[in-house]
Amino acid sequence: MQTQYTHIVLGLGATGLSVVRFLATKGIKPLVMDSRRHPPGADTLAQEFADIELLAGGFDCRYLVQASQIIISPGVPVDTPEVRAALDMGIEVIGDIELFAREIADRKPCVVGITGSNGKSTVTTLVYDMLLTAGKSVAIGGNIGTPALDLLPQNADFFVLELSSFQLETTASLHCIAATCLNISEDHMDRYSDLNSYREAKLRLYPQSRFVMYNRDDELTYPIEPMNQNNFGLGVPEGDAWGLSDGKIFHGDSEIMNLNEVTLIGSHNHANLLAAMALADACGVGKESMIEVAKTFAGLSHRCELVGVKQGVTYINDSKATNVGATVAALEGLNSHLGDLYLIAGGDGKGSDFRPLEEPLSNITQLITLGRDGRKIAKLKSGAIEVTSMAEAVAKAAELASSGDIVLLSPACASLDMYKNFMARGDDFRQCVESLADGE
Ligand code: UMA
Ligand code: ADP
Repeated sequence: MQTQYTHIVLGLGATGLSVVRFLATKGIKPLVMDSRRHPPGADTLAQEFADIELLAGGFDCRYLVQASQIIISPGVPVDTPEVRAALDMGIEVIGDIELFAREIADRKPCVVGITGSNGKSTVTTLVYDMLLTAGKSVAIGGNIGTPALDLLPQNADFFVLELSSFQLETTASLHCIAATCLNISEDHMDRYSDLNSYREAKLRLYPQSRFVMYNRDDELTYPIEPMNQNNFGLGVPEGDAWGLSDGKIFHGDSEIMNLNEVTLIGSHNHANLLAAMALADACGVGKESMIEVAKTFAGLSHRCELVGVKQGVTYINDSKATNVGATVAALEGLNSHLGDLYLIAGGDGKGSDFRPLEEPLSNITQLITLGRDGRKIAKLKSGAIEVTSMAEAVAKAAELASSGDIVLLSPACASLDMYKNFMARGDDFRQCVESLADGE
């Protein structure tokens, strides 16, 4: 006779493992399923929980329809037919963030929630650093790396969580002390029918949050219903909002600091800093701690990161630009640079519309494309060169560029058609750059 399981964990990556660990603390033994034949967490599961059953290579409906709760990983679409069938039968399907939210429901709000199409990891890290500098006990996780449930044992006063649209789709009761949706531009269009349904998933973060910070330069981030809200943006702030005036950061009328003391480069990063300050302020962080972080934080790896100067040519790794909006921001951010700009782009486009790249591409000197959807991008600029590897792309750029120019890797695409992840792609770029001759 088939064993009955009350709890089923769908997906055995980082999230699935964290859910199994969490359920074990409650004395619950779930069944784990993964559609992959060799899920990445299989070895760890066997080591940590020899008695937990794993079904790999597909989702078995017979078990799903008998469960009382299915905990789904963000990489598994809720629209998967087997999951839909369970939902249609009234079985609860939730994500790891919902489990986390329920676990901390009795505490006063202690989560800072950060979503948006771009800038999440940068803002999440900035807020974390500001809270730490202010002497708070704080944990960081979610989409940025450590699954939220794995943070619980840290018993921190604050949890700073980066949240993806996939995670928010299956979350209903997360009460944040402060939350933001930084911006909305096309991403993951292979999982959403249109931009609006992607936006709706992101804005699910707002309604239960004590303070909501929206981006006044991006209407798609505005709350649909009025709530306890404030905003940040690059222009002069009105009322109590956060913004810029005369090259300085302001919170309402109060001057925070001069922009020329900020280490991060590019106007998109100035918006990120404003958002982080607004969120930290809502958690009671004083202006001194914010200023200290703003002066020292130079940005995360693979996000507009300087990886070398060879023969006077500057090489910048923006491999984390996995969607069109991020590449547009990088090109606009470097627009004021005096030399020529060479862009290496392409990869897995995730069903995106590349047309927003057309205008910023008109300002660059040469486009070099690679990867599965490289050709689609190449069509947006005459004279684009198509190559088949990163080594070829870097060699071509080095051959054409001269001293004072910039070569930027900012793919506007995911990396999974050629690499394990965006880090591996950025590392490959860096190695190709390092192997170029130094010259004089
Ligand atoms: N998959 C299957 N079958 C399964 C389960 C997963 O094919 O049964 C595939 C998915 O389609 C996906 C991959 O496996 O391509 C990983 O999915 P997962 O749900 O197992 O991922 P985890 O290892 O649990 O990692 C997830 C986040 N991954 C995704 O949302 C795809 C990680 O974000 C996050 O750091 C981690 O949880 C901890 O919270 C990564 C990511 O790429 C960085 N996120 C997307 C993004 O930022 O654009 C949303
Ligand atoms: P996320 O976690 O949302 O992917 P990251 O901070 O890792 O965000 O940055 C991802 C990419 O987006 C990088 O290429 C970075 O240069 C770009 N980026 C960062 N902040 C912004 C922003 N506010 N608007 C547009 N692009 C941004």
